[in-house]
Amino acid sequence: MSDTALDDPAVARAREGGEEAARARHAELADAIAHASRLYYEQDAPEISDAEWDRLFHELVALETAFPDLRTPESPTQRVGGAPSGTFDEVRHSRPMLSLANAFSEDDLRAFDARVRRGLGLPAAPQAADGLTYVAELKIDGLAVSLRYERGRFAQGATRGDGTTGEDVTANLRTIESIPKRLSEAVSIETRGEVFMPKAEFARINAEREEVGLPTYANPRNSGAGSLRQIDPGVTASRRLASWQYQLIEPGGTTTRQSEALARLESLGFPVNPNRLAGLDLDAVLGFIESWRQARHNLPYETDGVVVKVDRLDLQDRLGMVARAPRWAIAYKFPPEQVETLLEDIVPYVGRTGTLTPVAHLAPVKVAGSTVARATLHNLDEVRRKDIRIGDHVVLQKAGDVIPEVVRSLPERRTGGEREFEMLPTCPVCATPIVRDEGAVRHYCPNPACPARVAQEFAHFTGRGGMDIEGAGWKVLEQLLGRGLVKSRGDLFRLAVEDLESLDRFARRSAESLHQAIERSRRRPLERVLNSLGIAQVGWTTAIDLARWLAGAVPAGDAPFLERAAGFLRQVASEAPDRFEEVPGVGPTVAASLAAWFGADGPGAGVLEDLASAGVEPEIPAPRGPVAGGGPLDGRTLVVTGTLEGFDRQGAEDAIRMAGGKPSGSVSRRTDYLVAGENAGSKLAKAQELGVRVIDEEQFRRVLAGEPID
Ligand code: 3BD
Repeated sequence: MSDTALDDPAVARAREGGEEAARARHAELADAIAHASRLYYEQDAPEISDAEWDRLFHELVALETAFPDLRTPESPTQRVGGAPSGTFDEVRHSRPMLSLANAFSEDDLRAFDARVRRGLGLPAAPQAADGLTYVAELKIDGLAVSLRYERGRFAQGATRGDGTTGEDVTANLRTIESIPKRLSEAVSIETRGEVFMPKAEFARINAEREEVGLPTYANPRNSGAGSLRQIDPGVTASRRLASWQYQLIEPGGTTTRQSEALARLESLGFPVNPNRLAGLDLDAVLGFIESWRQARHNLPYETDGVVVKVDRLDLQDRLGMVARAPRWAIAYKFPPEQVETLLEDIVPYVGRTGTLTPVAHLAPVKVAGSTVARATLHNLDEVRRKDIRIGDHVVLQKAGDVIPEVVRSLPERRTGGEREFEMLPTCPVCATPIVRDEGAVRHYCPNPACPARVAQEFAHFTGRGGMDIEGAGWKVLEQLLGRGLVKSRGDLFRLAVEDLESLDRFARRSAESLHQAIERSRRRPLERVLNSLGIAQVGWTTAIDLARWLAGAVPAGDAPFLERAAGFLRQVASEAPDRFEEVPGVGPTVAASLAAWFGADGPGAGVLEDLASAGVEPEIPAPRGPVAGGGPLDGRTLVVTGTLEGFDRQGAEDAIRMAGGKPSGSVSRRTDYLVAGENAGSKLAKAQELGVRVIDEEQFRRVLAGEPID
C-alpha cells in the first residue's frame, strides 16, 4: 500500500481523469473506507473482504499521489492500522508499548536462545552459574492495553494503538470487573496487559446474535477488541470481558525479575495468568510449550502461544532492543490444527437484510475439539480468491480455534468433476434478481418482501433478543406467513387459538400454550420492542437508551403510550431527525438510521402503530433522573469528554440527568455545555468551532449544584 509510486499505473489513471473527477472519486472512496472500517472495528462485522478493502485503499493512495491536495488529515490514509480512529481521545504512552518477535518452531526458539547467550557473552551451552533463566507465560490472544494508577487509584487506560499513541478507553475499562479500581497499596504505577473475551462469553454473545439474526463475531479476539472500542461503555459492560496483566512499570520499585514483577502485580490486586513458569532453561521452555499444545483447548480462554522472557531485568537491560522489539523476549505461536475434508456443496443463504452468504457444506470432520459440517465462505470474492470449487478437497481450521474456516482448496486432488460456484442470478426464495452494488462485495436480494427476509425479520422480532415468544420459532413463523395468517408483526397478536391449531403438528394444547406465550409478550419492556424491530445500527444499548429517552420525550396524552410514541417518532424522523442525537450515545450515523427507519417511507412506517392497535402495551422505563423539571440543569444539554477525576462517564451522565439536564454523546449547536476533562480531543475542538460553552470539572460541579460559574 505504502509503495504506491508515481509511476504506478493507478496513479497515471488517476491523473488522466483530471482533478475534479479525482476529488469526487476520493470522497466516494473515503466514505466507503470509513464505513467499512467502522463496521470492522466498531461493530466487528466486516462487510467487505480484506482484499476489497486493500483495493479501495490502494486507489485512494493513488489519487492522493496524483493530487497531493487530497491528502487531508481526515483522509483514511492518514489514520490506518492501529492508529487512533478519532472516536476516542488520544493517549501518548509514557513509554512505547513494544512489539514481540515471533517464533514458529523449536529451531526459532533455539536460535533465540543462542542470540540471547551471545548477546550476554555466555557460552552456547547452559551452565548452572549463568544466571540466565527464562519465564514462560501462556500468551493470551486479546487486545493489549496500558493502565495507569495514581496513588493506588485507576486513573487512565489506553489501547496499545501504534505503540506510541493509543486511545483513551478509560470509561470502557472501568466496566471490566477484574481490572482493579483501587490497589492494595497507594502506589503510582503503570501496567501493561491484555483484555480478552473468555470463550464462554464469546459463545453466549454469538448465540444471542444468531438467535436474533445478527451477524456473528468471527472470533473472541475480534469481538473482545470490538467490545473494548465501543463508544458506549454500556456495551462494553454488557460483554463480560476479562483481563490479565503481565508487565509492571514502577518508578523506584525494587523488583529485579519478571517473575517477581508478576507476583507483585498479583499482590497489588491485578489478575495475572497463573499458567506461567519461571527458572527455566531452553529445554524446560520447550517442555512447557509441549505441555500446553493440546491442553490449551480446554482452557476457558483463547491462547495462541507462549511468551518467553529473560527473567532477570538487569540482563534484559543489557540485551536491549531491535526495531522496537526487545531482544530478551519472543512469542512462540501454536499452529492451528488443520484437517482435510470434502466440500460437498456451496449453498447461498438469504439473511435478514437480504445478504446472500455462500456457505460450504462439508463432509463432517473433527477439528480442535468439535465436529464441523458447515463453514461460511463470506462472499463470492472470497470463494474466487481462494479458488474453492464444489467437490474440492479443502483444508479446514478453526480461526482463533473457534470459527471453522476453509483455509484453501487442494487443487492437486481434483479429479475434473469439480464445479465453479456461481452466485445465483435470482433469489433462491423469491426469484427476485440478485443485486450487487458498485464497489461492494455483498450480493443481496433487494426485495424487502422476500419470504426469507421477512421470516428472518419475524424470527428476530419473536426471538430472545426481542419479544421473546417461546414457541414462535422459525418453522412456526414460516407456516404462519406462508398461509397468510400473519402479514404484519401486529397480526401475531391477533391470532386466535383456532388459527394456531390449524398449523402442522399443532394440537389444542400446543396452540393454547403458544397463544399464552404471545399474550404474555404483550407487556414486554419498551427496549425489547425497540430491539426487536431490526433497525440497522440499533442494538441493545441503543434500544435501552432510546426507550428511556422516549419515556421522557413523548408528549403526554390519552392514547396508549405506544401509539403516542409512534406518532412522535414519525414526526421527529421527518421534521427534526437530529433530535435523535439527544439520545445518549447516539451520533449522526445512528440518528440517520433511526430517521430512515421511522420516516414516512421507511421500513418502520406504521409498525409501532400496528403493534399498538393489536394491543401491545410495553412497560415503559422510568426516564433517567427526575421526570418533572425544575433541576438546576433543566432543559440543558451537556456533553462530557475526556477524563474527569471524580466521575466516570456513566456517573457524569447520571449526575446531569439528576440535575434535570440531558447528557448527549455528540456536540452540536444545541449543546449548552461541553464538560472537558483531561485529554479532551475532537469534541473540544468541535465545541470551540461552534462556539459552545466549554467548562471544566470544577465548573461542572458548580452547575450541577445550581451555582453560578462566572
Ligand atoms: C500476552 C507485545 C513485552 C513486555 C514487550 C515483552 C506485542 C501485544 O499474553 N510481553 C505477554 C503477552 C504479550 C508480553 C511483552 N507478555 N509484550 C506481551 C507483549 N504475556 N499476550 N505484547 N503486542 C503485547 C502487540 N499487540 C498488538 C499489536 C502488536 N503487538
